[in-house]
Amino acid sequence: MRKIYFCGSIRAGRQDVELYGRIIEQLQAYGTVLTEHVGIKEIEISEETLDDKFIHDRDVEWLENSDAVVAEVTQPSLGVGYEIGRAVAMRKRILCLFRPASGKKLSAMIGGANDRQSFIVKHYGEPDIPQILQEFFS
Ligand code: 6K6
Repeated sequence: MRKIYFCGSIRAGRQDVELYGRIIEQLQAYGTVLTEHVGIKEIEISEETLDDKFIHDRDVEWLENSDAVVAEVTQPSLGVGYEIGRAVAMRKRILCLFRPASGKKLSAMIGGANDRQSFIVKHYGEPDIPQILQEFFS
């Protein structure tokens, strides 16, 4: 079974958490999502008690063990940017999803990393997700 590492903003702002949940649900058709908590609103209280070093070391280990990384990058997050950079260094396949309808501008360090092969950046609206995931995982 393929292992998928999903990235989405946590401390940088949880306004898209429900969307993350819906993306994760679709990703589960393609493999095991190691980071399901990113898309669960209610989990935050218990996660708050975890120590930062524990979170970081556990997440980097999951990232190392993953076969593919999918990041929702519309809400800019230092943690997500860090995970993407580490994933590039680990030569993982990476899909970054950005919603232009948000009115935000994507960082050039993500948009400019698009090589259409191992690092893919998609500007999308929610109805496009099934096709984008199908292409990425085929
Ligand atoms: C949860 C709620 C408040 O604080 C937390 C800490 N818990 C975390 N648990 C697991 N992964 C985390 C946590 N905080 C950050 N991450 C990782 O960084 C996730 O994999 C996200 O993709 C990313 C979010 O980074 P920030 O900078 O937006 O928090």
